[in-house]
Amino acid sequence: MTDIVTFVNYLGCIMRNERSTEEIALGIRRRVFEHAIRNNGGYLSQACSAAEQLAWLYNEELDLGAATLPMVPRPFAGVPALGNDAYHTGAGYNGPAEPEFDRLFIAPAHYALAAYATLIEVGRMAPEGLEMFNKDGSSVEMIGAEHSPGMEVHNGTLGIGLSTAAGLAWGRKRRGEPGRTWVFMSDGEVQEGQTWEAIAAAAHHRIDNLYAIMDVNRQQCDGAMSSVMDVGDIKAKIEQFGGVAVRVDAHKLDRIREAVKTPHRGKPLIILANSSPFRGMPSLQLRFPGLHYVRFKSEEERSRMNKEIARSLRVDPVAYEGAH
Ligand SMILES: Cc1ncc(C[n+]2csc(CCOP(=O)(O)OP(=O)(O)O)c2C)c(N)n1
Ligand SMILES: [Mg+2]
Repeated sequence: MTDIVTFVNYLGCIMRNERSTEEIALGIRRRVFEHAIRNNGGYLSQACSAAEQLAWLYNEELDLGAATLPMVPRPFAGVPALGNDAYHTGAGYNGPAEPEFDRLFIAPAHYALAAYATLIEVGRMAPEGLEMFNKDGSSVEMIGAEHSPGMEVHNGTLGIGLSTAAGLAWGRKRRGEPGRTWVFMSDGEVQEGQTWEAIAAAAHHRIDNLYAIMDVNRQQCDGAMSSVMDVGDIKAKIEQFGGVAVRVDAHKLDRIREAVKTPHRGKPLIILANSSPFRGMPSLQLRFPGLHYVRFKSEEERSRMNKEIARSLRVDPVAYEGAH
């Protein structure tokens, strides 16, 4: 069994860069759309805004090594405790924690659905993994936890991801490890003070093996960022706190590819990916800025969105129970 798992994971590893990042991004949107229609709702808009960022990280930028956990995720194995030998985090889906490899933290845990779809698209998790989503006893949590595929810490408490990664990056730098530490984060996290403390600390300690890409979709759970608590010019603020920030169009991969080359000696690099939370699914625009969690208000809306979004994504409408 272990041999089969290793072999399948090896295949997963060599899939990196075999499909274009654009194709993978489309695949992420299609999977998350299908899931949201079947379940009458979900974290759908995060796939619209972040698909290119996640696809780019896994398919191009990160050097991760083959996954070390089975393609079909194991059930939840309990919390870390003395005697619980079955306990493991979900980080193995991002490859082994070896000095030469990069590490990735998915900071906003509600992006889990988009992150799982990415793992499937890049061959690190089987599609069956998504069928276990949010089921009792499953490790494939709706709000990604430390045991969920691709996750290493819980991160449901927004704003802790960058600090966690900064600490790890600092340790790795002191040990002389060549691998980088990356964070995928959301703009809602800049409303948390801890994000700013992390940047200041990283600058003070010259933690320049720390990288982040932030999905700046201008929304959070209660609506538009500007109406909940305006955060002003994120780039200027990051620079004031000692980091290096580059703004890009989140849906133009070449801009992201260029941005990561920005010199940032002695400072963390944060790519601000300006995105649209209805990219690829224009019908969702009607509901902006109430797109944080999309639950269809009626069968009529669900059915209409199913047809309209399917057309935008060039797939057939999802056949779900009770569809008409
Ligand atoms: C420390 C903390 N405070 C508040 C929350 C509640 N919360 C859950 S999601 C969210 C909005 C986050 O914004 P963002 O990630 O930008 O949302 P999106 O763009 O996906 O709508 C908030 C405040 C939380 N999870 N953690
Ligand atoms: Mg946001």
